[in-house]
Amino acid sequence: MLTRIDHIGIACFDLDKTVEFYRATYGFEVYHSEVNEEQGVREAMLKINDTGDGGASYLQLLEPTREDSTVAKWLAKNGEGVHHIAFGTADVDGDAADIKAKGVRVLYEEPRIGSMGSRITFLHPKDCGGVLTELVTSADPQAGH
Ligand code: MC0
Repeated sequence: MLTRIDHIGIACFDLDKTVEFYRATYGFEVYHSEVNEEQGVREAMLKINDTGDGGASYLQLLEPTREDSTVAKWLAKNGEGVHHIAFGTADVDGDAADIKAKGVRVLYEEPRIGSMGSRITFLHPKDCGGVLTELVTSADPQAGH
């Protein structure tokens, strides 16, 4: 069961500059940052609020680390902006299987590692009304993603 908006992924050319925009404009601070080599991104998670399921909701700012990454490709075509939305679940495997059975393409055979050690998969945007959609199970739901 999907129980929260885990994060909204925002693609940017310059992560430090974008972090500063969110800090100066809204007062959001970086909760966590990391490089995910497999996904080809450097990212900052800005925690917006805790949620009723023991998790949290974040803005995820994404800067590509290499030209052939999905985010670099998307930025070249669209410029900066909202890249994907992510729903939180306690059971990414089960929810991905249920959604696949409804005819939506699930992009990974097995969930991969996302930010803060979470397990993630993606649904094809062409099957989701043009919205790249991610499913996330936190590494430690009690700790909030
Ligand atoms: C591509 N398309 C999108 C899109 N990316 N539509 C909406 N939102 C997006 N973000 C559309 C294109 O415009 C194109 O439509 C069609 O999908 C095929 O795209 P493409 O440019 O030809 O690229 P593909 O097919 O090589 O790859 C698209 C695909 C890929 C969604 C399969 O981006 C992917 O595997 N994404 C999942 C991984 C990912 O995005 N990782 C970065 C975040 P037209 O109409 O032109 O045919 S990593 C992350 O978020 C982690 C760290 C975390 O949360 O923890």
